Amino acid sequence: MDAQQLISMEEKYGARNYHPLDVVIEKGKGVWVWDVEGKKYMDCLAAYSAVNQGHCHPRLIEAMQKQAEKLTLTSRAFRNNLWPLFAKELCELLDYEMVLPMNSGAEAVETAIKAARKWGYKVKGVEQNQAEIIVCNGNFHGRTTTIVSFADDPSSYEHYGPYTPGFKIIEYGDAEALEKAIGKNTVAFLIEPIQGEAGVVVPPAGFLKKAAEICHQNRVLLICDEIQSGLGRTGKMLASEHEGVKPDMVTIGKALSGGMYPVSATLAGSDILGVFEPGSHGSTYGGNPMACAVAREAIKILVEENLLDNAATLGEYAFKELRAMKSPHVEQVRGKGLWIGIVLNENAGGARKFCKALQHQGILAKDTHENTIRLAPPLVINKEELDWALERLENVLG
Ligand code: IF1
Repeated sequence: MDAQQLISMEEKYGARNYHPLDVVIEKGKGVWVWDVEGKKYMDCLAAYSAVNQGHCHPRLIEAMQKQAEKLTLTSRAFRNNLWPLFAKELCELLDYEMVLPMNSGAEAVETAIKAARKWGYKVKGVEQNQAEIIVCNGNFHGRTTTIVSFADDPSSYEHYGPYTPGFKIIEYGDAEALEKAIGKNTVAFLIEPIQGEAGVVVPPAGFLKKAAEICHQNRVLLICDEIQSGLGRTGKMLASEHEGVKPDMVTIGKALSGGMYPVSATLAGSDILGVFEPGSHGSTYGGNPMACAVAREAIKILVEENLLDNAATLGEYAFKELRAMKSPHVEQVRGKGLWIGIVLNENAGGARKFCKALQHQGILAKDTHENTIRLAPPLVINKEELDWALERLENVLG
């Protein structure tokens, strides 16, 4: 079937909860994808940073194939031989005492919310059902009804009420606002170290460190959602490392499996994740052998292929080149590592128009919030491939 036939079929039978570019991809390898007509594109979204290791990484394919022939799912009613190993490796990698395995990013965030609330009641002594969690404007933490209850983008929350109470929104980057918002019932501050959906928004230098101090002084848990910013995207294993901050609790996902399988996790000290008793939280697929096999290999690839350094080095180069373009359409180039937000001027005509033009140049990128083009290629990109992309970006932006 050709692209148009497939698009019509999708429009007919598929719920229209997305408005994708009209490119129908059927093959991927490294930073490249091919559509059904054989056209080649560079994937500069990497499935929102889930494919940091590159499409169809051979080591991930092998890990998945081998495990698929052995054991894929037992449920946690029984134990399996891979979860203990993965748990240990993940805790050592990120320097936490405990980890709770889930599948989607939203489930890891929900786990963090439940852990913070339960810690609030059982450890901090907050009055039952009064726990408050502070979040930031422009946040994106997933799409469950509780998570969208504290979103401030109407397209995320409208028509989904009644909303879960117990959340307060402050200005992203405003440490003073955080201090003022904390009350006796505050159990946590949930934040993206760099905001993804908001358009790769980096907070003022020192903000996260100041926020961590304020949280510590007020016995409020700092929860960093690193589901998109983590696992090498910004040139560090976790984006919070750029600020020398070690969150009390962290959520990871997406590239945790290199795009092969939904794997997410919530990590914290045993004083926090220790609040969960048997039967108080869980998931059919959480911590399953297939997830563990793939995620263990995905992490090894990040480390052994030096993808963090690659993201830092080539990211710096990309920022320098993009800023040197002096494009009449570009107001600002922001981000960290290989995570770039190109903010267009109001009169540039909107980011989607530029993403369509990039598509015709062979680059797949995603717009966000009208005027921002997001660039997040797989971290396996090399300099030649990056130069290839920069040349085409100059054609469109120049
Ligand atoms: C969509 C956005 C990005 C996330 C952070 C948790 C989650 C995400 C920081 C939830 C997921 C995805 C979801 C996807 C598009 C994409 C997205 F545009 F929605 F906001 F990346 F910016 N925390 N982000 O970025 O993880 O449950 O999806 O596994 O829903 O459209 P998930």
